Amino acid sequence: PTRLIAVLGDQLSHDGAALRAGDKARDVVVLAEVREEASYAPHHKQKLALTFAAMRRFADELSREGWQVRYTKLTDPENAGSLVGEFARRAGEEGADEVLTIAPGEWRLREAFEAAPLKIRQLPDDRFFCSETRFADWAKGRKELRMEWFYREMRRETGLLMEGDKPAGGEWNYDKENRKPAQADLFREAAPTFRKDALVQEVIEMVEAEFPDSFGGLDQFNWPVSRAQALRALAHFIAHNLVEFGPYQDAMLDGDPLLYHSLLSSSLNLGLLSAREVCEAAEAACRAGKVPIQSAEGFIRQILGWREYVRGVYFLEGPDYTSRNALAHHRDLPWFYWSGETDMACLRATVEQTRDLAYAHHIQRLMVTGNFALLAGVDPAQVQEWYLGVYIDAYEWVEAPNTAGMSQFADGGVVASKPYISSGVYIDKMSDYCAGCAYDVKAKDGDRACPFNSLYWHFLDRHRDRFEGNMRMRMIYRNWDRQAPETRKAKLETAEAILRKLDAGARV
Ligand code: FAD
Ligand code: DLZ
Ligand code: SF4
Repeated sequence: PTRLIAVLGDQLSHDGAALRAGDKARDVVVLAEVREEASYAPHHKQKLALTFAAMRRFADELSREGWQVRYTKLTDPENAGSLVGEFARRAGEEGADEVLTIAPGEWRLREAFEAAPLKIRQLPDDRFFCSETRFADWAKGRKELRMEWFYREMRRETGLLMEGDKPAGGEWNYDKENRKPAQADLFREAAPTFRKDALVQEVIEMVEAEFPDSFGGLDQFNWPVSRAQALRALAHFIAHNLVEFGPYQDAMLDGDPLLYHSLLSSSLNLGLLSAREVCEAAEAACRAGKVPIQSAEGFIRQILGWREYVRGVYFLEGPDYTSRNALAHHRDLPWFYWSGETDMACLRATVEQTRDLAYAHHIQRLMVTGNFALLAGVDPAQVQEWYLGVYIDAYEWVEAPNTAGMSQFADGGVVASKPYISSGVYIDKMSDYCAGCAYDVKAKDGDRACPFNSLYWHFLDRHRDRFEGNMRMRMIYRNWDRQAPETRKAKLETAEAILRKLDAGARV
């Protein structure tokens, strides 16, 4: 009998496990744009447009390869509205008795597929270097999980940037040579632009019509929607930006939202590019002497290390991971995360570029929006909802461990050994935001003091019981204790005043 091969919106890989297991002669491929997927998170308009455009393009490619494809558009009158509903409808039409698919990157859908009234076989997603079982084996018996150890094992296992059993260049990690603040560079190569053909144009119009109130603008939509475009983005990054990626990966510049970042996360997460080919391209450029080892290693670590590691953690920890709240934070997410209406220049710039581009790079996500939410004690579920919605690359398997774990410490230290917090000093060092800010980054208390400065101590003070025993935080508490009582009091009062303003919905 016929089987359905279901391809979800982030499974657009020609060599995905379900297509590999399929048979062009008897199986039918199903892709469906459905309301349920469009609304489980407050998706940015560009993310909706990218998903639908890439799905449509992929369906065309499969047809050309000789597959029987049944494609449901969002506005088709017979659309059942959910993935399971669409599978059931198509199974009825085709007389199919089984659905083959790649296991989704989210517990929500895995559970829905298991509970479905028809047989849905979920094949392991082998587009990653490290399978879920491999990760579980690695994690077994370890008191704590640390990315660096996992990463070294992955380097050995893949041979990427290895010379025999030694890391290329002698070091596993070159971060100490990185972390430079950036200067505006008028000669930096602009990002490649992708033509909006009729298909993309039509999807953009549909998103504007169907989701007029969703967050974000579509004017600057410029994401690869096909493998061919994604390959062009990869080639552009390797040729122009990888060279400086390492040194400037933590830098932030007002007026330069992209810097030397690759902008490849959406293509990777949709399946348009494989993690292996991206890492191999970076390695080849390094071996050819075109890029220095600290850039190639820093870049490969993000993909071979962090990306694989967070996915491993997400599936290891189980469906309750996203509801953890180790620090018992319950404040509502400030409205300016959506509106950008804040006097804090760093937050305003990050939110505005997020609105316009559906993109912010890692340090903006971690040390600006993430840092502020953590210091202010925002409910991590609301923080996760925001990150899952607003970024072009957001899927729960990668978003949740980064947000709940790395950024909000809501998992109590599974992903991060200590909270990623900083005062304004760090932002001032790594960016040029403070020069144009209404607040004074040098002031520690009072109305004009940078809010990060007082909230930082407020966070440490209110979570003292949990963190003062942490070896890596002892010096910080010693510093706090050495400050005069009046100084500490002034900082805590300043922080309290900011928190009161947040709670009252007043402008901060
Ligand atoms: P580059 O800086 O060029 O990095 C290269 C690649 O490395 C990325 O494309 C990405 O695939 C990978 N990578 C880098 N850092 C990470 C990381 N921490 N975890 C996983 N992969 C990584 N990334 C997502 O793909 N989806 C998300 O939903 C997401 N949410 C995040 C939420 C928070 C709070 C934080 C702090 C980080 C989040 N990240 C997420 C990780 C990271 O910020 C993005 O992958 C990166 O900014 C994407 O831009 P880029 O492609 O230009 O990355
Ligand atoms: C993100 C997304 C959106 C917006 N829409 C669809 C859709 O209509 N149909 C579909 O198959 N997939 C969509 N996706 C991607 C899924 O949400 C994604 O597969 C799951 O979150 C698992 O990672
Ligand atoms: Fe951000 Fe503080 Fe600098 Fe203003 S002064 S840009 S709030 S770090």
